[in-house]
Amino acid sequence: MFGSVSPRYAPLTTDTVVDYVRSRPELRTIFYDRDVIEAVEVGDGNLNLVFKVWAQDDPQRTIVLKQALPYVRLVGDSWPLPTDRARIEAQALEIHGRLVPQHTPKVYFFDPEMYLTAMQNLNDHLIMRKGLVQGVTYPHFANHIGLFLARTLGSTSDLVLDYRTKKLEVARFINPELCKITEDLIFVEPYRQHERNRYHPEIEPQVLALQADVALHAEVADLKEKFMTQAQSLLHGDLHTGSIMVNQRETYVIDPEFAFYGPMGFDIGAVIGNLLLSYASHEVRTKDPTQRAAFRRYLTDTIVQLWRVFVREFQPVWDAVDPIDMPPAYQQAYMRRVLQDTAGFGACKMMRRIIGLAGVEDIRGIEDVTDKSIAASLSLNMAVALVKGRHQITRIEELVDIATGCRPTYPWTG
Ligand code: SR1
Ligand code: MG
Repeated sequence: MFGSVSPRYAPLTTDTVVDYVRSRPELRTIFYDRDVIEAVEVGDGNLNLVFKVWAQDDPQRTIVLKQALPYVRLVGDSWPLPTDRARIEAQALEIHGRLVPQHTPKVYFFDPEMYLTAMQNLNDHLIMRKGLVQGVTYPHFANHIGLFLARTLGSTSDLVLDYRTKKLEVARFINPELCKITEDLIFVEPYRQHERNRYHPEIEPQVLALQADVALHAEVADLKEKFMTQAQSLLHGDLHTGSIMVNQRETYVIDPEFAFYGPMGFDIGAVIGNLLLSYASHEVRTKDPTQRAAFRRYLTDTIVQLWRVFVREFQPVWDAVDPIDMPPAYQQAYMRRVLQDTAGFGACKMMRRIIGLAGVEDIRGIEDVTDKSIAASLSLNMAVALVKGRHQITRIEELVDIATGCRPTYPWTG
C-alpha cells in the first residue's frame, strides 16, 4: 500500500452511489430531492470506477463520477496503486480547464477523502478509439488536439512559468507510482521476456527479433532516460485515443491521472502513435482498398495537421521569450527535438500496445488471428522504423513517410 487510505474512503457501488450524490451540496443545482436518480458503472479502463448518474425524468441532468481504486482494476488487489492519483487528475483537470476549457470536461468537485471527481458527462461524445475502429473520421480533431497540446505543454514549461512556480508545480505533480507503470510497461517489459506481456503467439518470431535487437534497446533506453529526467512540461501522461472523447464538432481530453512533468514529445507521441496503430489496424479492418486508402489518408493528414497546429499555436510562446536568451536557431532546434521525441515516444507506445500487458481494441480486438498478426506485425515494423529513424526527422511529413513506408512481415516467408 502507499500510505493509508482516508477513513471515509469506500469504493462506491451502484447501490451506494445515489446516496452519495444526494449528499453533495455541489450537485443540488443538477439533482433535486424529488428526482429518482439512476446510476450505472461504466468503467472500461484499466484502473478506476466510473459511474454515469442521471435524473430518471430528465436524462440531460447527468454527471460522471470517477473514483480511484487502491489497486489496478485490470489485475486486482495484488497490484496496489496510490489513490493520490485522483488528486493529480483533479489538479491537472483544473489546469487544463483554465488553459483549454473547450477541450476539458467541466469539474463539479473533487472529494479528497473518496478520491473521486464529479464531472461533466460527455454523453454526446464517443471514446475516439471506438470511432477509429469503425473508420469514423473527425474533421476538427487535428485542430483541437494541436491547440490542446500547444496550450497545455507550452504554458506549463519553463518558457512561460517563472523559475519558482515551475519548480513548485513539478513538486505538486510528482507522481512516482504512475510514472513507474509507464517506465515498466512502455520502456522495459516489451523488450524482454516478461510475465506481464500479452502478445499473441503467432507474432512471437517478430517479438523475439525485437527483443534481441540491441540497437533498438539503446534507443529505448535513451527515451526512457528522457521520460524520467526531463521535466519539460506538465504532461497528460496517458494521451492515447482512449483518453479522448469526440464527436463531429468537439474534442475533450479526459483522464489525466498519469500527469507529471516530463518531455512534451511523450504526449504528442501518444496521440500520433495511437493514430498510427489505427492506420496499421485498417490494413485488415477495412477490406475495400479505396475505403482503406481514404481512411488512412484521413489519419496521416490528421497527424500532419495536428503537428502544424501545435507549432502555430506554440508560436506565441516563442514570441514572448527573450531573443538573446533564446534566439531563432535555439527555438528551431527545440521544436526539432520535440518532433524527434514525438516519433520515439509514439513508437514506444505502439510497441507496448502490441507486446505488453495493456493492449488496445484497434489491434487486440481483431478476431481473425491472421488478420490480427498482420496488423500487429505492421505496427511493430512502423514503430521500430520510427525509433531508429527519428534522429533524421526534421519535418512531420518525414515521420509520416517513415511509418507509411513500412509493410507487415507476417505471414513469414522463408
Ligand atoms: C496497469 S495500467 C495499464 C495502462 O492503463 C493506463 O491507461 C495506462 O496506459 C497504463 O499504462
Ligand atoms: Mg486512463
